[in-house]
Amino acid sequence: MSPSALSSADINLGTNPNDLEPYWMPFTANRQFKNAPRLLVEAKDMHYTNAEGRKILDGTAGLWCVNAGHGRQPIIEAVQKQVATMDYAPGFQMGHPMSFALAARLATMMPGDLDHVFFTNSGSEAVDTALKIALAYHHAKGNAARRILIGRARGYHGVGFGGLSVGGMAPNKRQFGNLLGAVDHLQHTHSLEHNAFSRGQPTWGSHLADELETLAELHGAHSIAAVIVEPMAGSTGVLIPPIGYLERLRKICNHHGILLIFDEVITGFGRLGASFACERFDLIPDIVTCAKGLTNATVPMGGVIVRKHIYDTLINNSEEPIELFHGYTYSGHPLACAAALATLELYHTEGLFERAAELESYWEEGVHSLSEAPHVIDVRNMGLAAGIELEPRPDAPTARAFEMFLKCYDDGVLIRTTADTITLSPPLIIEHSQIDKIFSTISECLSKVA
Ligand code: PXG
Repeated sequence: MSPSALSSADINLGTNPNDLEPYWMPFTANRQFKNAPRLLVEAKDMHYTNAEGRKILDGTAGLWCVNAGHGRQPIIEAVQKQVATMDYAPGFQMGHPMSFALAARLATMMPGDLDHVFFTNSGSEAVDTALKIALAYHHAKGNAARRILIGRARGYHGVGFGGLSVGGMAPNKRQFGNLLGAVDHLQHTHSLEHNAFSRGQPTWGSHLADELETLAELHGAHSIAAVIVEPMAGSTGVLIPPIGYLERLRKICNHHGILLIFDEVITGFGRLGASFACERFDLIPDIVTCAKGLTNATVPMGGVIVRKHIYDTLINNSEEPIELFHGYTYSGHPLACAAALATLELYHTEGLFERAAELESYWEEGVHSLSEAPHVIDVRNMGLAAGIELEPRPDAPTARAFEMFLKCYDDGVLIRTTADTITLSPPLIIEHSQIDKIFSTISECLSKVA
């Protein structure tokens, strides 16, 4: 370590962020950040406190994950108690009661017979696990030729090789040539021409699901294992599914025996005013991935929830004692399970999913109050999520949105940006006055950026 390395006192105070070099930051402009760092040191309810002691209103629930707000006492206590009782238990050929209890609890939150759960440590692992389960399911049924995986343009499914391959965000793939081969993509559903300034679900675009028929014809329906989509695409800028689109995908998948995977890493746990998007849309996918809000982001955890027939097929048709050769050292980690059980209880006792549903119209008014603001070319919303798309500067795409991010941060509001879209996803405990503050701050900052 260099002599200028931080002492623990410095870190606690957050006053001397000198030696930032060794840490390789994820999805971050490292050089830029280390020249002008933004360090958060505390969080409670709707606010962060930064290293300079300023309060920042959290308009993004961290990274779409702190759905019950920060520093919630029941979750803190559950994790503290668990770490003192049993820090870790092996999950292979051994168990501990809480992972079973958590799976059972999650199953009760899911529609239909989505009733078996495999635990992972992140959304990326959940996605790769879901894709592997889909392939293993067809293999177990004697249909190993079904191996093509279909994603969608502008989809984000994490950063594992599986999720990257089915994902549709070009910059995420560019540096990593060797992706899965048997993959194809549907086109995305975003259209400024047809759907700009829609409130909730846009009316145009359900026919885009029919492209799955085209791909089934092209590859042969019997060679396609699964289709994976985010019911509402989050990271790519909040793309709301057109009315009827997801229903059409479900129908085509049924027709061809293709598994439908909803990646609900963002839409799970109340973001759309229901437990999961599949509940809101009244659809039953074959497999659902989740992460983020599962533990209110206190301890990393993801999950894959599958329908009964998938679990039964894999378990009953296996010739091996171990039915699925897959798992992680930390699958069902006791601390994560304790955090998740306390989190789900908190969502329930505080009625936070219902609260999100109740806030949706107030939120929608706030989002659409920006429709006439400078640079805005689209605003879109659903549940407690919103995308505000800005006109890119011709010579510098993404720069205007990033400037907005910096300005809002200086003015005490945390937003996210992806390319030239501002994305918002506050904790579900947000108050009206805080919704007002987010939109008035964005409005003021929009009038200041060139
Ligand atoms: N699927 C979806 C739909 C996601 O949104 C992942 C998988 C991967 O999860 P992990 O836990 O491996 O990161 C995600 C993650 C953003 C942002 O600002 C979004 C995510 C992560 C970080 C930032 O939009 N989504």
